[in-house]
Formats: sequence, structure tokens, C-alpha cells
Amino acid sequence: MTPRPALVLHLAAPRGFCAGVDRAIRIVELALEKWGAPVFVRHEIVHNRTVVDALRAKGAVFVEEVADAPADRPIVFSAHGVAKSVPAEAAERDMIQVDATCPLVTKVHIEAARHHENGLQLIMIGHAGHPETVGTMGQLPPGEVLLVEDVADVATLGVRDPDRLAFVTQTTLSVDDTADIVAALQARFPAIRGPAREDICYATTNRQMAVKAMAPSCEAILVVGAPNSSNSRRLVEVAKKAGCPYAQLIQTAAEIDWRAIEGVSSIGLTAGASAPEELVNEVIEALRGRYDVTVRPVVTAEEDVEFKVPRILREPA
Ligand code: 0K2
Ligand code: SF4
Repeated sequence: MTPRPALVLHLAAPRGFCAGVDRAIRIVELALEKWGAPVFVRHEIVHNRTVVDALRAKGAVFVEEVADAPADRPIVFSAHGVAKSVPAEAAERDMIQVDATCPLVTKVHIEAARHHENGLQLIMIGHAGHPETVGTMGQLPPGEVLLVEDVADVATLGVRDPDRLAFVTQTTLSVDDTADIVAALQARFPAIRGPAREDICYATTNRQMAVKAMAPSCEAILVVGAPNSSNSRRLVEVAKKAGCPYAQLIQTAAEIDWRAIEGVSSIGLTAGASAPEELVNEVIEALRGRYDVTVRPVVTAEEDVEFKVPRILREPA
């Protein structure tokens, strides 16, 4: 038998579930325990098919709009957050509602509302159509928030008063790209208000940092995550920008493009904030099936963040 080729597997830490995802999944599970099935969930609770399928098997039903759920069943809002009109619609229909919006997204919603109350026009740095961007922009009346997706957008922004502006950001953006956009905003509008840097969360920042640290030593990097997961897609971009010649987003081990990584002797592995660790383990097993694998953890931060579930789920039925 020919010996299997040696492979150094750089394993990023932190990777995978963040505190907001962990809490959102727990919320759906507790809602099912409290009210029984079905519990309706507006949008994928987090952007991961394995997570969604597991909750569906327990009795969660995923819908895109409040109107798609019956009024006599509880509805959970996803981790990405929702526009103000969404809880208003659920209240109008007298539904039990549970908010699984990550507290770090809610913090941005509060900032946005505060700037608006202070009479500042708001600029949101984010991706058009992404549920978090839709939710944050939807904290203010329609048409009030200007969206900026990249540096080029800054030059063409038409603002009401250049001295009365503030910005907020999506929590799952590229740290480096966002710094460039913020710098462009500050250069054009020196009086603009905003957070010290941006609103990117600790989990997004830490996962990008670990990928950056391992990228120069990896011939390829695999990112476990879904195509609609903003934070996971950013990890692929960060890997390439940090000097790794090949990076691939995979939902499961079955999606590994073996031909693309043929002949490599070092691979990096990480997972987006919505990807369960079991999927990472399956990738490691798949690699072990073809290579003689040595695992090298790349630890760039320790995380101990935890969020409480909403009070309604801490009270007896
Ligand atoms: O990265 P995304 O915002 O697309 O969302 P997920 O992949 O579901 O990750 C959880 C983050 C949710 C909110 O920040
Ligand atoms: Fe919250 Fe950040 Fe996780 Fe989003 S990625 S759920 S903001 S901790």
C-alpha cells in the first residue's frame, strides 16, 4: 500500500459558533419546549442548512414573512434582526413573539435610532438585501438611511447636510474593507459621527484574525459555511487577501474540490459563525481519509462571551 501524503492541517481558533448564534438556536429549542410544535421562525434562524434542518426536525417551521405564519402560534425572529415593521405586524396580529436578534445587532439598532433622534442623517455600511442590513435600516422610517456598500459609493452619496451625519455598519463585514470605507467617509465628511471604528462584532473580528494569521502558511484554506452567510464569505476573501493562493467555501465535506487541492501539503480550516463544529469534524475526517494529517491549532484569541435568552423563555409556560 502506498503511504498517504503528509498534510499539515492548520485549524483556526476561534472558529464556528459565536455567542449570538448559540443563543438564537437555544431560543428556538426553548420555544419548542415551552409551546410545543410548531414554532414558526421568520427567516433561517442562522444561515446554515444543517442547523435549520435539525430545528425543522424538532418542529420549527421556517417562513420568510410574519404573514406566512398562523397568528395563533409563536414566532421567532432570526439572529440577523428585523425592521421595526416586523414586530409591529406580529403585535397587530396578537402573536407571541420571541426575538432571537443577536444583542450585538440590537446594539447597532439602538445606535441607529439614537443618531436619528439627535437629528443626524444615517449612513449604513452593509450589503444591500442582506437581512441584517434590511433590519438595521428598517429601524428608521423608509428612505431615511443611505446605504454604502463600498468605497466607490462614498463619492456619489447625496447627503442632506454634510455636518449632520452618522454611520453604523453590519456586524459581519470585512474588518479591512470597512476601515477603508470609514476612512473614505471621514475624508469626505470630517464631522461624521459613529462608533470608534465600526460595529463589526468580536466574533467576526476574531475569525478573520485567525484566518489572517494562518493564511501565509497555507496552500489552501477551507471555510465551512453557507453561500448566504456574510461572515463566512468574508473569511474566504480574507484568506485570499492575506496571501493564501486558494480558498473555498464549503457547506459540508462533500463539497471539497479535491482536484483543486491536489498535491498540497498544508491546508487551513475554519468555520463561519453559523457553522456547527460537527461539520468541521466531518471535513477533518474526510482529509484523514486521503492524507496523513497533523493538526496544528492556530489560536489567536480566546472567547468567553455568552448571552442570556429573552425573559419570556426563562419564565414558566
Ligand atoms: O453572517 P451572516 O450575517 O450572513 O449570518 P449567519 O451566517 O447566520 O451568522 C450569524 C450572524 C448573525 C448576525 O450577525
Ligand atoms: Fe452576534 Fe456577531 Fe454572532 Fe452576528 S456574528 S450573531 S453579531 S456575535
